Amino acid sequence: MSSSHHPNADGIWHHLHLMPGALTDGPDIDGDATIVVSEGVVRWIGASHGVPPAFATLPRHDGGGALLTPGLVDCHTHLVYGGQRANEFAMRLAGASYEEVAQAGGGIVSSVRATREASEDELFACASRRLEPLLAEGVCAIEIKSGYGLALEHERKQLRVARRLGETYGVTVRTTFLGAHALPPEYTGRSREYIDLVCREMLPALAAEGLVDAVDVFCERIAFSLAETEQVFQAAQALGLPVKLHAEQLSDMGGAALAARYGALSCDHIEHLSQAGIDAMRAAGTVAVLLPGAYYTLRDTHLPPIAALRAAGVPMAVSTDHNPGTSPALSLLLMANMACTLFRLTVPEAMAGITRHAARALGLQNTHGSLGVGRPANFVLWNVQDAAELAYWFGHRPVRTIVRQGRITAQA
Ligand code: DI6
Ligand code: FE
Repeated sequence: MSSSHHPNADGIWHHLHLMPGALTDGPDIDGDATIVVSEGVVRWIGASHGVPPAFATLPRHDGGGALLTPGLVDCHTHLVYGGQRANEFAMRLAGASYEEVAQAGGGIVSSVRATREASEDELFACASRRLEPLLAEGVCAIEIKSGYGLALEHERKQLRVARRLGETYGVTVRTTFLGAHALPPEYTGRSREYIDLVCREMLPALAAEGLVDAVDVFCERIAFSLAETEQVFQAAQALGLPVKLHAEQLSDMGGAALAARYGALSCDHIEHLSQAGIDAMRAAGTVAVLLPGAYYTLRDTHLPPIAALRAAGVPMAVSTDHNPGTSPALSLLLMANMACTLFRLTVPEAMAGITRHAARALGLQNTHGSLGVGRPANFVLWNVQDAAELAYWFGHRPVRTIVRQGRITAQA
């Protein structure tokens, strides 16, 4: 499965149909399109009749009229954890709410137990089985959070597994430290001491080991307060690390406005986001990450303020939020479908949500999420006639070819 086993993608990929809005900049290409790759980098992209003669010696790949999109980006996942929580699914079916399950000792804390018990190799093995279907759908960059260890050695274990997944599979992984995800059982009633530990010991140690690309907090009634969130943001800022936030998922805590003050890359969930939060995000250039899988699983009915985000021009990303409690989702295309059907995104919005804006939510906008000369070759050819089909079908994977990090990792 190591990426070096895959053939390199150098060549002239022609007879393609470019998804509108897929280029980093410049107008869309109508008609037959070509993308040229050499040494793993995009060298040229344009109308097929204009391919520069300098590339004539490269091998040619006939795209068969396939749709060409950037590689997909899943910008919010909790992919590395032990166990699973199908039992809670059953509890909720019997009428319990997510908050009630958490208060009954289930929820995040039960995944913490299973994660602490698992070895690094065991976590790698089970996370691999979840990463593979995402990659098979064209994901070329993915964010992976810690937050099920909640103690230095176990958070380290999760983040090390995330890094190892990136190296083994040849996929861009951005790690996010989410030590402030839940209060570990041994700190019950001592939230302040735990946050001190997160800020003074866990985060600095893990950052020094190169394991942290960004810092996140679960800011919610059932998790951490606004003041605790700010304390974590200050610790991140002191280390020069960007922040993001699980904000206003179950209630309006004012988390988005706080995150925006810290220049957050993204605010995620945001079902209960206020207009003041939207304005602050807009001013800070913070991405709104929509997570329809969690909304669906929790049978939430409080829609995120899509029309107001759209009107304000806040970029909207869409992600799986893969996690064992509220979004056991392993298809980013299904999330695009749900973002359209449940949240009323347009198809171009949903597609930008799983490419361009998702890359931006990770600070990867200069390398991922759109197609441009000089970028690493990450793109997907799809057996569909119209880009709308990517959000239209569900339970379908119309992949023809995936080029990830300059290698052909799937070919139908
Ligand atoms: N919000 C979520 O939806 C997940 N974490 C978070 O901060 C849920 C995590 C879980 O239930 O395990
Ligand atoms: Fe999450």
